[in-house]
Amino acid sequence: MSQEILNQLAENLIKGKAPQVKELTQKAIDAKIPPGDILDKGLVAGMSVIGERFKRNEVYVPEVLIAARAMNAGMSLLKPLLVAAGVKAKGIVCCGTVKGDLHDIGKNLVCMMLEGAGYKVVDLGVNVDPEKFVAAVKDNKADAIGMSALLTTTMTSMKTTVDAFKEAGIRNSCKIMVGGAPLTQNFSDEIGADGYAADAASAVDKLTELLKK
Ligand code: B1M
Repeated sequence: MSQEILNQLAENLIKGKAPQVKELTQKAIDAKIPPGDILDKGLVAGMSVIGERFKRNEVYVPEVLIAARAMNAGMSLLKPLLVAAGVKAKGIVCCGTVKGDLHDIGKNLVCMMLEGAGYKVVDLGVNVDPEKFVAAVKDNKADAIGMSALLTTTMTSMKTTVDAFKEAGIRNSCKIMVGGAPLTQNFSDEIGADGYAADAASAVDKLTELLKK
C-alpha cells in the first residue's frame, strides 16, 4: 500500500501533474509514511528520473520546470513535517549567477534539481559579487557554492570569487562548483574551482561527488 502510493507519487511528478502530486503527498502523510520516505522514495525518486532523461535529451527545459513545479506542490505539505522530524538536508549549497550577469534560467534549474535531490539551496539570485558568496557561506554554514555564468565577460568573476574564498581563509572548507553555457572543464581547472557541471542534472551528481571527498 505504502509503496504503491510512493510509486504513484513519483509517476505523477515525472508527468508534471502538480495537483495529483499534492493530493498523493497528503495521502502518504495520512497513511503515516515517514516524511523522509515520502521525500526520498516519492518526490526525489521522480525528480531523479527527470534529471536522467534531461541529461539524455529525452526531455527539455519546459518538462523539467513543470516537474519542479509538481515537486514544489508536494514539498509545500512536506517541508514543515521534515523540519519537525529533523530530517537533515544532504548538504547546504549557496547558488548564484555571478557579478555583472543577469541570466538566471539555467541557475534556477540547477537550484531546483539540487533541491529535488535533497540539498538545502540558498538562492542568492543574480549579479552576485564575490563578497556576497563569501558572506553567504559564513552565514549559512554552507558546504558548497554553485556559480553560474552565461557571458564570456562575466566568467572572470568566478576566478575573483575563488580568490575571495582564499583571502577569507575558507577556501578549504567549502567546495566550489561552476557551470553555464560558455564554461568548460578546462576553465574550471584554470580558475581553481572544485568541479564543473555541463547541465542541471550533472550538477547534482557533481555536488554529491564533491561532498563525498
Ligand atoms: Co542573453 N546572452 N544577454 N539574455 N541570452 C546569451 C547568453 C548569448 C549567448 C546570446 C547570443 O548572443 N547568442 C549572449 C552571450 C554571448 C557571450 O557572452 N558569449 C547573450 C548576451 C550578449 C546578452 C546581453 C549582453 C545582450 C545585450 O544586452 N546586448 C544581455 C546581458 C545582460 C546581463 O546579464 N548583464 C543579455 C540579456 C538577456 C536577457 C535578460 C534578455 C535574457 C535572460 C533572462 C533570464 O535569464 N532571466 C537572455 C537570454 C534568455 C539569453 C539566451 C537566449 C538563453 C539563455 C538561457 O536561459 N538558456 C542566450 C542564448 C542561448 O543560450 N541560446 C543568451 C537556457 C538555460 C536552461 O541554459 O543558462 O545554459 P543555461 O543553463 C544550463 C547549463 O549551462 C547549466 O545547466 C543549465 C541547465 O542544463 N548550468 C549550470 C548553468 N548554470 C550552471 C551552474 C552549475 C552547473 C550547471 O553549477 C553551479
